[in-house]
Amino acid sequence: MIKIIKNVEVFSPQPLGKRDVLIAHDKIVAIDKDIALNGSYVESIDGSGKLCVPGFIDSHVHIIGGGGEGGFTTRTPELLFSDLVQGGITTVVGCLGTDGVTRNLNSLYAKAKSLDEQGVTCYIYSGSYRVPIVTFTGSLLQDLILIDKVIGAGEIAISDHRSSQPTVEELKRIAADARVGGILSNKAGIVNLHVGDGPSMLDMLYEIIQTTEIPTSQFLPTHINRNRKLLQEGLNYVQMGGVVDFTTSVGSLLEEDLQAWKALRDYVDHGFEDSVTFSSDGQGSLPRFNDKKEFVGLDVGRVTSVYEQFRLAVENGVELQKALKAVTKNPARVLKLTSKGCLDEGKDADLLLLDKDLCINTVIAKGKILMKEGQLIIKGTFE
Ligand code: FWO
Ligand code: ZN
Repeated sequence: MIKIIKNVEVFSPQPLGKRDVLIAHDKIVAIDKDIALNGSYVESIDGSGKLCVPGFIDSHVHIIGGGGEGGFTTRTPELLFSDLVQGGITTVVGCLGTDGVTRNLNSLYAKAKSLDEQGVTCYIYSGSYRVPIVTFTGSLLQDLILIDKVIGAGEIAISDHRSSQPTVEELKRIAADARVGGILSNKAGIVNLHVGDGPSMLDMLYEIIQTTEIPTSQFLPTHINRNRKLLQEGLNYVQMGGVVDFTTSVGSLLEEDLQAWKALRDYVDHGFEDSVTFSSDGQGSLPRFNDKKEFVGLDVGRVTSVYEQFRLAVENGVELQKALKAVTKNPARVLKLTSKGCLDEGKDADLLLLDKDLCINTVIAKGKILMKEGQLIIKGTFE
């Protein structure tokens, strides 16, 4: 119940230097020099030669599977808990995608509960690609206010041949309900927008922001690194104060040079290190369509890609604490997960120990060790 990580280099994401980290139950109690505490009830972990960073947050995972764009045989499998641990992800948000008919919110909820019970923190979005959105209660407002795990709506598709072709009015109402539901339940009420390959890109989002009082902070547009034009357009959006999300699962759909780490480096070089988040699209399909919009194949997203792209960013010149923000502090702020995303007294004890070469050595979630010395300690029920 009481753990102390000794003599570890802490990045909260900000660099705090060599510190001891004291954990009691599921909270960080203190981060300080030379914390003297011993006794049989204290588990001491040697942090020397290692970095201690916040556990990663993945805001977009098809935890019960997704896909289907090539018919029933292309439905993708549900998430394995052990994949989250391997990728250092301690907080995850589950969503539905293209198929909101055979995938439903009740299953999404049950999977989120199972991931919680296995040791990580899992939230969900009401909705799927389509408008009108699927909800638990018939109302997004009520879902947000009455169902603790619901923190917003998503992934709602715009600018995509697979969307429901929503009107701006429909999207305004969803954003308004998400906002008021979030205010009344003290949650983000975030609207996770799936931005497709279509030429209208962020037009609908700009129109909502320009014609209502709803702020950019209500939205998290994702897949912004899916093509060069959209990546460029995203720079305009962050200049308005918005936050954009880059998909880290590369698959063969994304051109190689649009990997999330390159997009991050570009935005950081423009000074927007606080306006970018990474998410994996884990277990989602990464379908490929030809120019006649015919399905030609698909890959499956992987949650471990968040860590891989974070590491590539650092290896290619992005400062560690800036790359960390994209996978910890920024998503925590956008999703209003106030107990997550940074290492500080009173925060949830979600933290990773990385070797000097940034390999994940230890994963601790809600104070429980899930991986130690690179070995899974806690496995999922069936893995
Ligand atoms: C992206 C999830 C896409 C599902 O555009 O949106 O299809 O329902 O499982 N995936 N449709 C992948 C690109 C960003 C690479 C989804 C998928
Ligand atoms: Zn999507």
